[in-house]
Amino acid sequence: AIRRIDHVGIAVPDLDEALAFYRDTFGLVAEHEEVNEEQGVREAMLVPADGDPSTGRVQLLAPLRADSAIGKFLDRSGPGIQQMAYTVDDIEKTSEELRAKGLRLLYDAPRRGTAGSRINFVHPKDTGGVLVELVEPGGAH
Ligand code: CMX
Repeated sequence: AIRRIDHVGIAVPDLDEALAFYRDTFGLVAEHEEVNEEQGVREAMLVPADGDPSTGRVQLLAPLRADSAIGKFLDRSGPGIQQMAYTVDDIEKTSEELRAKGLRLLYDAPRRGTAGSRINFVHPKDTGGVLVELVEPGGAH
């Protein structure tokens, strides 16, 4: 089952520039940063510097390569919201439930996401135009 909003993912051309913008404009700061080669991204998870860290977070996603998911998204749509991610407690179970409802999951089995999480995605054409990410948090969360 879906538990809460995990994060909203935003595609940006340059992670360092975006980090400075979010810090100076909104007071959102990175609680975690990593490179995910398989996904072709450099990413940062932002939380309010002085706020409630349990609220849904903002994930900045910058492409490592032009032919990555984020590289293609920037090409087609420009910078902006790329995904809506929900926290689930059992990603295999939730994926099966969504498949049974006729939705296409992008991966047969979960892959590695940020901070040791396990992730899968629902195709945006099956969700009214929103790329939905399912996130089963890892131990680091
Ligand atoms: N949100 C909404 N719609 C999207 C979309 C997005 N992020 N990305 C693509 N689409 C739409 C396209 O506009 C296109 O629509 P039309 O046919 O009406 O033009 C349609 O989906 C299919 O487009 P496509 O050319 O097949 O798109 P891509 O080759 O770019 O693949 C997708 C799209 C979702 C399969 C791909 O982006 C993907 O595999 N995403 C999952 C992985 C990912 O996003 N990784 C980065 C984040 C990593 C992380 O969160 O850790």
